Amino acid sequence: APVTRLTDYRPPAWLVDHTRLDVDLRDGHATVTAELTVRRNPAGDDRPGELVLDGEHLELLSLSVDDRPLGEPDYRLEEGRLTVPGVPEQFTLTSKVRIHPESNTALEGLYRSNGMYCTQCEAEGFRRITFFPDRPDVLSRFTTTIHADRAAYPLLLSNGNPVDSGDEEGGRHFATWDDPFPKPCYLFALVAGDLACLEDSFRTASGRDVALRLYAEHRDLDKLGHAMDSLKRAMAWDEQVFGREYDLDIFQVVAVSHFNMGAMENKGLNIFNTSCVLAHPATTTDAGFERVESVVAHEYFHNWSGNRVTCRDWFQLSLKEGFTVFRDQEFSSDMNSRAVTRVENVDFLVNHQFPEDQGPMAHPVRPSEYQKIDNFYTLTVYEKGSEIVRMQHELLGAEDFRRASDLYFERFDGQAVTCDDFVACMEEVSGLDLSQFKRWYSQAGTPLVTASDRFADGEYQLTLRQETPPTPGQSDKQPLMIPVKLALLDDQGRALPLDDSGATETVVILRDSEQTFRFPVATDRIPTPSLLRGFSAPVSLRYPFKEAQLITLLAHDSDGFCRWDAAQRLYFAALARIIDDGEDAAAQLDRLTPVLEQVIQRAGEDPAEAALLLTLPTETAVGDRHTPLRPQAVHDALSALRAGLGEALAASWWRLVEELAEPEYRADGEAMGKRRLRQVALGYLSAAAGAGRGDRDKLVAQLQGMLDAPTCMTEELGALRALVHNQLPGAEPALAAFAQRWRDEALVMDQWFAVQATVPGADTVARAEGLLAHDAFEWTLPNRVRAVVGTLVNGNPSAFHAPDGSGYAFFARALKKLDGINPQIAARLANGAARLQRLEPALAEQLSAALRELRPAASANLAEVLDRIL
Ligand code: HT7
Ligand code: ZN
Repeated sequence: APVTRLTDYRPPAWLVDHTRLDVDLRDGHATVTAELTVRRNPAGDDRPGELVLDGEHLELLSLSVDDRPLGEPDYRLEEGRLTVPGVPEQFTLTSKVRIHPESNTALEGLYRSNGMYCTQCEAEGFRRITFFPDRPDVLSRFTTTIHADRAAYPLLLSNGNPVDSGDEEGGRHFATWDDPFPKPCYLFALVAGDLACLEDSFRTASGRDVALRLYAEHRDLDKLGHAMDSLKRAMAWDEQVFGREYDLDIFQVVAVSHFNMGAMENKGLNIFNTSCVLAHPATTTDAGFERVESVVAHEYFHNWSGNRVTCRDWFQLSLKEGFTVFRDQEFSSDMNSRAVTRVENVDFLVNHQFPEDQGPMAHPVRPSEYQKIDNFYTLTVYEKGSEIVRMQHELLGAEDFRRASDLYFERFDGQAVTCDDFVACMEEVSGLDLSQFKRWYSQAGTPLVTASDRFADGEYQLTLRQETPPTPGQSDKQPLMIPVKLALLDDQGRALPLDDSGATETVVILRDSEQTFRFPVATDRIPTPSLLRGFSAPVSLRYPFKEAQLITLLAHDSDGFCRWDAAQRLYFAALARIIDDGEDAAAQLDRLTPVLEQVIQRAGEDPAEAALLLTLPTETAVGDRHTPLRPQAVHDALSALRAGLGEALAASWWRLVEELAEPEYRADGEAMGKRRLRQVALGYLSAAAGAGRGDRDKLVAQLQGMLDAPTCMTEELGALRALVHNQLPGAEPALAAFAQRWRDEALVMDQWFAVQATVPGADTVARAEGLLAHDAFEWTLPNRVRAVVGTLVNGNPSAFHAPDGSGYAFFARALKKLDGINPQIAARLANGAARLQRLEPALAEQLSAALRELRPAASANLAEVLDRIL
C-alpha cells in the first residue's frame, strides 16, 4: 500500500456541509443514496476543478451533480476513488451505490452480526458505505433515513435525534435521524435489528434530561445493568472533573458480537463489542466487570475528547485516544482504588507498550507515516499517549490542567485539530515552555533513565542519565523532559524531609542527558531512594537497588507504584539467578518466602494490592528481560519458582483460601479484592500440586467444590483454569462440564477456549488445532479467534515457541486463513511475532521462515506488519 506522510498534509479542497443518507436494507444487498451539499473550502491550499471522493467495494448505480445525471467520462472511477471533473464552486452531488453487508467479514463499513446490521467506520470504513471525502477534517451534518423489513428489523438507529418514522409497502418501515453536530464520517453509525433495550435517564448539571438506551440481543437484557450504572457514573464524573456535559437528548449503546476492537464512540450511538458491555456475575469475571466500566466510560468521554473536538488527520490519533485513555484511567481511579488502578495501568504499559516501543513496530505517539492506519491503533498511541497527557497533568497541577482542558474544549469545539493545539493550551494557561516536552510525541522508543547516587557531607546527590535507544527509522534521539517524582527513605522506611520546608516528596525534571540533583537530608546513612513515584514518566529506570532496600520499599513506601515495583524487582532478580546464573529455584525460596510472608500478614489491609504484590511476572515479561529470548528456560524457571513458593507457603495460602471465602456473591470493591487474592493463593497451591507437591487431594476437592457450586464466574473460571493449567485430576471432565453448562453463552465460551489455549507447554499446539476444529469455533468471530490464536501467541510462550516449530506453523496457517476474512485482525495478530529478532537463533529462523511464506499473498494490512517484523 502507498505510504501516507504527515508532512504531506493539506487542508481539504472541498467541504460537505450536509450529508443526507438513505440506506435501503434488503436481503442480499443494501442500496445507499447519498446527497452531499458540497462547497469549495475557502481555507484550501489548492483550487482543483475536480472533486475526488473515497470509495471502496462500492457498485456505482448512478451519479448526478445538481440533478444533472452523469455518465462516464463525466467522472472517473478508479481503485478506491471517484473523480468528478468540472464541478462548480458549490453543488449537490447525489450518488447511489449498491453494497453487500452479508458478505462483509472484514467488519469495516456496513456489515451483519447475528442477524442485525451495524457499522464500523473508524478509521476508513465509511468509504465502504458511500463515496465521500473520508478524512477526519471534513465535518458534515448528517441526516440519515433507514428502510428495512419491520418484522425482522423493528429497531432502526442512527446518530443524533429521531425525527421521523413510519410504515412502508410490503411490511417495511423507515426511520429518519438527524444529528445536529457536524462530525467527520468516521463517527457515523447505523444499526438495524431486533434488540432488547434497557432504558434509564440522566439529568445533566444544567437540568436537561437525557434518555439512556442500551441495546443487546433479547437473551442478554439481564447483562446490561452494570454498563448502565457505569455510564451514569461516567456522565456525572465528566461534569464534575472536566466540566463536560452531554449534548444530545438521547445516548444509545448497542452490543454486537462481531467487532474488531473493544467499542466505538459514534456520536450518540456507541457500538460495543459484547465483551465490553455485557456483564453478569454468573458469566463475567471481576476483571470483565472492570473492563466494562472503563470502556463504557472511555467511549462516553470521547463525546468531548474526539467528537466535539476531533483530529485533523490520523497522525493525531493520540490527541483523542491518549487524552481519552487518561480520562478513563482517572475515572477508574476515582471509582476504585487509585493505587491499585495505577499499578494495573503501569503493569500493562510496561509489559505491553514497552516491548512494542523496543521492537520492530516502534513508532512515535504521533507517527510520521503509515501504510494502513488500522495498524496504528496501538498501545503506543493509546497507553503511552495517556502517559504523555498524565505528565502534562503533573507538570501543570490539577487546577491549571483543568483550566487548560477547558480552554482546549472551548477554543476548538466543532473543529479538527492537532496534538500541538492541545499542548499550546497547556502552555498558554501555565506559562510553561513545553517545546522540549513535545519530543515525547515525535520520538519513538522507551527512554532508559539510569540513576546513581552518593552521600557526602549530609548531602544526598542523585545523578540521572537519560538515553533513548535507536528505533526503526529514528537513529538519533534527543533528550526528553522527564519528570521524576521521588522521596528518600531512612532505614525504618520513613520519608526524610528533603529541604527546609519539610516536604518529603518532590519532582525533579531531567532535561539534559545527565543531571545531578542535591538534597540536604538530615541523616548519617545513605537513604533508600523511592524513585519515579506514581510512575511519573514512561521510562525504564535502572538503579542498583540492594535487596534490603527493595524489602524496605516494599514494606514501607507510601507510594503504591514503588511498593509494587520493588516486589517486581525482587522477583525478576530471583528469576535471573535461575535463568542466567543456573541457580536452583529452591535456592531462591529462603530469600523470597519471608518477603511474601510479610505481604500476606498485612494482606487484610488491602487484599487487592496484596494480590498484585504477590503475583509473579508473566513468562512474557520475564522473557523480555533476557537476551536472547529463551522461552523454554523462562517457563521452567517460573514454573519451578511458583511451585516452590506454593509449597513453602502452603499454610499461608490455605489460610487465605479459607479466610477469604465468601458464602455469597458481592459486587463491591472489597469483595472483588478478596476474590482476587484468593485466586492468587489458589494459583500457588495449584502450581505446587501440579508439580506433585503439597496436599493435592485437598486442593482438587477445593477446586471441584468451586466448580460444582460457584458463587460467580470469577471463582468458577479460576477453579477451571487452576485444574486445567496444572493438569490436575478431573481437568478434562471439568472442561467438558463447563462447555455443556455454558455452550449458549458466547463470551463464556471465549473464556473456555482461552483457558485451553493458554495451558503451558508445547502440547498445547495440538490442542489448539483441535479447538480450531471445534463446532463452536468461527473464523469470522474476532473474539473467538483472539481467544484461541491470540491468547496462544501472546500469552503462552512455551507453546508458541515450541522447539519443533509447530507453534509457528499453527500461527502462520491461522494468519493466512484469517487474512482472507478479516485483514485488520490478521495484522493485529501478526504482531505476536514482533519478538522475532530477540529469539534464540534456532527459533528465530523457524519463525522467520513461516512468516516469509505468508508475505507474497498478504493483504495491505498484514504486509505492513510482516515487513516491519521481517
Ligand atoms: N476509537 C475507536 C477505534 C476503533 C477502531 C479502529 C480501527 C478498526 C476498528 C475500530 N473499532 C473501534 C475505539 C476507541 O478507542 O474508543
Ligand atoms: Zn478511544
